[in-house]
Amino acid sequence: MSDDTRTIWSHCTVNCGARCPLLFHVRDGRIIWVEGASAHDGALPDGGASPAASVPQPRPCLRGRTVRRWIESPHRLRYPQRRVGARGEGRFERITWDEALDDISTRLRHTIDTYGNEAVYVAYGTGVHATTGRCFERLVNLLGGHLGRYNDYSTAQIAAAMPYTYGEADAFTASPLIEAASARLIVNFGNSPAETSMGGAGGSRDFSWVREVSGARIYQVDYRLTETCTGHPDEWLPIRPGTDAALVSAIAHELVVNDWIDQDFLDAYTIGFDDTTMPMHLRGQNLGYRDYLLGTGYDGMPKTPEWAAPITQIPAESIRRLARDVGTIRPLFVMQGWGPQRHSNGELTARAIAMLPLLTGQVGLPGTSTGSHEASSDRLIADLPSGPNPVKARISCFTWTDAVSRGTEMTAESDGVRGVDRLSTNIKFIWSYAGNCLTNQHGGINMVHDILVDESLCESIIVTDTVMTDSARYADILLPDVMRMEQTSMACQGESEWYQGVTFGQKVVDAPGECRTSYDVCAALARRFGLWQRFTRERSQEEWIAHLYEEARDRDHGLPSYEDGVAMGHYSRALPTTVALADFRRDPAAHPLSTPSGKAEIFSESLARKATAWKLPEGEVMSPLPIYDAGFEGWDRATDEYPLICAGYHDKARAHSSFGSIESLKQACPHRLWINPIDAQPRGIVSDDRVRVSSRYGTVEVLARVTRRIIPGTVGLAQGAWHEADMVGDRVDVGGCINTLTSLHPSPLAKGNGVHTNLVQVRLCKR
Ligand SMILES: Nc1nc2c(c(=O)[nH]1)N[C@H]1C(S)=C(S)[C@@H](COP(=O)(O)OP(=O)(O)OC[C@H]3O[C@@H](n4cnc5c(=O)[nH]c(N)nc54)[C@H](O)[C@@H]3O)O[C@H]1N2
Ligand SMILES: Nc1nc2c(c(=O)[nH]1)N[C@H]1C(S)=C(S)[C@@H](COP(=O)(O)OP(=O)(O)OC[C@H]3O[C@@H](n4cnc5c(=O)[nH]c(N)nc54)[C@H](O)[C@@H]3O)O[C@H]1N2
Ligand code: SF4
Ligand SMILES: [Mo]
Repeated sequence: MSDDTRTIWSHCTVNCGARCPLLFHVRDGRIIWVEGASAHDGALPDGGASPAASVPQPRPCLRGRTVRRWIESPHRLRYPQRRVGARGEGRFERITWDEALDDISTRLRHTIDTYGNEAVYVAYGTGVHATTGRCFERLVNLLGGHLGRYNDYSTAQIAAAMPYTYGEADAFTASPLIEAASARLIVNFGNSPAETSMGGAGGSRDFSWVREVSGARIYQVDYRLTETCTGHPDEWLPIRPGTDAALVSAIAHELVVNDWIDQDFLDAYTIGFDDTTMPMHLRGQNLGYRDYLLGTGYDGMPKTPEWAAPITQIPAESIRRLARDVGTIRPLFVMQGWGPQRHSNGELTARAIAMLPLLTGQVGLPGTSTGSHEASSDRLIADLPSGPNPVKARISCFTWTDAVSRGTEMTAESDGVRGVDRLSTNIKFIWSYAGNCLTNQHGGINMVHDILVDESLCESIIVTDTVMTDSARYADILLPDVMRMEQTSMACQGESEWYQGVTFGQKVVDAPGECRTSYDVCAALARRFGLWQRFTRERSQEEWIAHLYEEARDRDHGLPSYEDGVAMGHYSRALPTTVALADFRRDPAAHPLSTPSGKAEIFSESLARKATAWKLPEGEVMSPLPIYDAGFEGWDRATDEYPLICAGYHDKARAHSSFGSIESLKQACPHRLWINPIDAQPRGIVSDDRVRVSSRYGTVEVLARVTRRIIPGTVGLAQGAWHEADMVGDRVDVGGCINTLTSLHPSPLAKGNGVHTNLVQVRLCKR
């Protein structure tokens, strides 16, 4: 390597969860190549405390290593642009920054003056995870605030459901993956760290390590044979998507009839398994979980393996075998990914999976977890503060299209509006930063298109991105961002391996054209509103980063000085493993859960009350018990027209739509519809045929991958492919974006996206 090559640390910023540090080799102002942390152990001080994660080595995956192709992409946005022609057509003209900022501030002022601050919405967008990743909220809060949002597209159903079991404060409580190393049995529902936690900083490393050292028996319950269980295919228990709660019910039935439940634990730590722990006024009515299982409950149906087999497509003998293991092998570590809950019945599924550790008393002990998603570690550095939002109203993020088209009809009880009983205005102004959630990542793209092109509804859409995305096509003003490698940028570890880290990213190369950082853009807008001083506190972005770091260091004396950190590039420390709810287990009176009863609530009275009070459309189910229901548009609604399930998943080629245009990644991991030979054969489909997938909502064209790695009756399509359709023509999406097929119908309790639930037909395109 020649001497004039410099190495500079920055980080991968996308939302795959890992946030790997990247080491850039730069010569003559150009990136020569990109590597990760492992080659530079000197830069990685060993925290040393954990038996598992001795030296964290957050190594980038194939995507992060291709980021140069994104930075240097000919598709980079270089100048501010203004829409010409109809909204959504994707035609723009170049304008100056002054014109763009004047236009935006006029629109913002007009929106606030005419409709009030509740008409301003900051769209969901996860493309930038960094200390100064979200600046607009800070600005608009100084201007009187904006319509808030709760939920995310990742965890809506589990986040809404788990508080009813474990309490608000413990909703996400779980042990880290490495704790599973002490387990003898691991049951993993819809969770594929090898795909969703790739890279050295992702949990895939922890999971591989667990598999190597624990010697535990592992069951992977998934509709696909994922990368996480390839090589160990005996671990795979194929299941029809959306039916995990039926599997759990049947396992639970076997635990009860074989006396494998931990009755002492249930009596002391839980509510509602049977009458002895039911709230007094609800006893004697067969409302408990035991009655539900044995067929003495509300539906009179015993949840035997024979009952569950045709629902789950898992043979009764396999369910019995799994139930015996769950009932007899200790310690038992149960976890779930977020795939099972991203369905129309996801709230029920999420709570149901948590029943296995509860019934067996495998909670709060070494080698156990809570049945929730594995834990992620706390971040060391706080983000740029947004300040308080004076607007109280909040919507579930998945319902923003409703808030655009019929916001003033939305109430707490019909649409899950929070903070107010009813919205006072529709959304009139959308700010979308580092997100592709207007269309590509949202759902029901064809319906969203119709809502967005109607300028009488949402009057202003501002999009900031680095490349021309499908969402960006709907912008009125389109702003080009500086990528994180083109500016000073700090990031902490993500939902990663069990460790903590900070990357002190420095500017690697210059941004092209007139790209401008979001911090500078928002500061310039603040100046137009006379708020520059309050917005910036007279700090540059670099000064904010150093300031936020120093604040963290005041709390945490183990952190290196800022200067040392910058010299190191990346600081990380291993964490010792922990056991979720260990205190509760040891002394439930001294450490009660944050549920109304202080115990784990198998039957939730507050959920029962909500189920009665809320107005639910036909076919939506909310239940105080973690029962099985197929959900709306579930598999039991399949018709001759739409006979197959089309479930989604997150795949290796992209982080959502990010990296979706990188040619080498497309070649390495081609975007293909997984289809079982049993479904492919009668349709005359072989691998690499082009097929049409149609739902009630739209049609995509994509290549087929005929494989036994998917359960029959279900096809699988990775989310995040770039939508590519003639929206004034046939609207057939030849990019194969699954959200062309999905609906806008939110789930009952969370009002979240149930986008993994779809019914479709698949046909061969003419050869
Ligand atoms: N059908 C279906 N839909 C889904 C999902 C699913 O499983 N199925 N998953 C959902 C989930 S879990 C999530 S989190 C969402 C994610 O949805 P999004 O948050 O929209 O994620 P991305 O598609 O990665 O979009 C991130 C955007 O940020 C841009 N970006 C990257 N770096 C920068 C930068 O430095 N500056 C700026 N300004 N922009 C940048 C990228 O170009 C990209 O357009 O998708 C959801 N949508
Ligand atoms: N490579 C990559 N990694 C990512 C992302 C990405 O886009 N690409 N996105 C990141 C983000 S923001 C998030 S939120 C997470 C998402 O993480 P998850 O939500 O956990 O990911 P999914 O792939 O949607 O689902 C996990 C597994 O569940 C399976 N599955 C789907 N439905 C069901 C079901 O009903 N039952 C069962 N048993 N299994 C089911 C899928 O086949 C998949 O293997 O991933 C993160 N990591
Ligand atoms: S694992 Fe995630 S953060 Fe790490 S390089 Fe890959 S895409 Fe980037
Ligand atoms: Mo997500």
